[in-house]
Amino acid sequence: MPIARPAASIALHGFELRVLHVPLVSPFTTSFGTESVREVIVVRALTDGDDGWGEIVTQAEPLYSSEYTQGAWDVATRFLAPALLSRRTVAPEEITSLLEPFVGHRMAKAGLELAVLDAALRAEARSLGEYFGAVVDRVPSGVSVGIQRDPDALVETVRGYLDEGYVRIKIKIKPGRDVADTAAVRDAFGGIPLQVDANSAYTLADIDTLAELDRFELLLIEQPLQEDDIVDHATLARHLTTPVCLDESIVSRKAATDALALGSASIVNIKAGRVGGYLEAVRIHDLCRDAGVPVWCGGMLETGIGRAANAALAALPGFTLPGDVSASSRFYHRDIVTEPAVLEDGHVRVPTDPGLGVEIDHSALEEFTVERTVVRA
Ligand code: NPG
Repeated sequence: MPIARPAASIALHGFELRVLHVPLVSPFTTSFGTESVREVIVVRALTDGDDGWGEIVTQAEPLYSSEYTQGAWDVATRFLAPALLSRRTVAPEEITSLLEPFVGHRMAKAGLELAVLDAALRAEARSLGEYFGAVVDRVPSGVSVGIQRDPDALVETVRGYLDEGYVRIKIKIKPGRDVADTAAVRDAFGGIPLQVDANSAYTLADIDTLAELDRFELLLIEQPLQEDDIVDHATLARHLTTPVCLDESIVSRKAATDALALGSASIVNIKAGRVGGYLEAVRIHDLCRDAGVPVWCGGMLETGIGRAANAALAALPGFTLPGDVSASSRFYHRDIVTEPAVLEDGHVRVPTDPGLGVEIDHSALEEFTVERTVVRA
């Protein structure tokens, strides 16, 4: 279902970029490290009309992917923003091809695209959900639970999220913190919708350990092997009854096509940042829907900007599994939008106001800004 009605071009005057340090409510631990502050880049597209907002979801260090904040800042300010500003007007649908000459740097591209998309849709008084083709007005909310001190602590943390109403639990695993952690959650909570995420922490040598997880009847195992282990993932998938889902490996529609052709995954996590933008994310959704492959919306600890966009994306019909689209309070005491996403009966609302459908809390934005620049046309 491609975008039914493209957005019109807008005149861009510049881009403001800010690095923010937003404190997390509690440290978030994955197989690659622990974060207590979310470092993120907020992008503001300066236009004749309403400005547009986007977010570059890189982390401070290149541990999840090769991208990281200062690298994204450099490429966005020196190459990507100037390329877009060299045009008198830009339409959101042109951005992928305008930025294509610059290899990689997908999260940086996605942040700029979202800012332009927001501005263009605000100018037309259309919401992002309507533009994408949303078919629901709220999306089921899953929560991603970091690695805890021990399995008992994990059970208590999961209990808190279930009490809040989250409809699906994802736990992070790594070698040595996999079977016992998963068993503890299964034993405590029975048949809840449960999945695990390894963030590339295993190799094919771990196949027996990973096969032990089959008895827990998980929804899926996410990214057990390295980003470029497409063939090994296919081998692993043949040995497991747990469905293999890819995250880090799916960097584009092309990568998704190849992974499905090889049998490397039977479920796909879609993150706009990882694939270079929301429009590429919609293209991957369309591909998977046509192939009958379920998708779900991943998260990158987004602020209220990316969180609103993720809710709109997750409202497309192929998103048949609950995503990591949780309430803002899962990560933040204070968000940078005036009405942060809340959990209502296990769901998050798809915003309906123009563009992203959220407004920036400028005092919060100032409070968290540690670096700021403006790139002008
Ligand atoms: O709900 O936003 C969220 C977090 C979901 O676990 C989550 N994200 O590997 O999917 C991941 C992980 C992540 C977060 C990866 C930040 C990289 C950076």
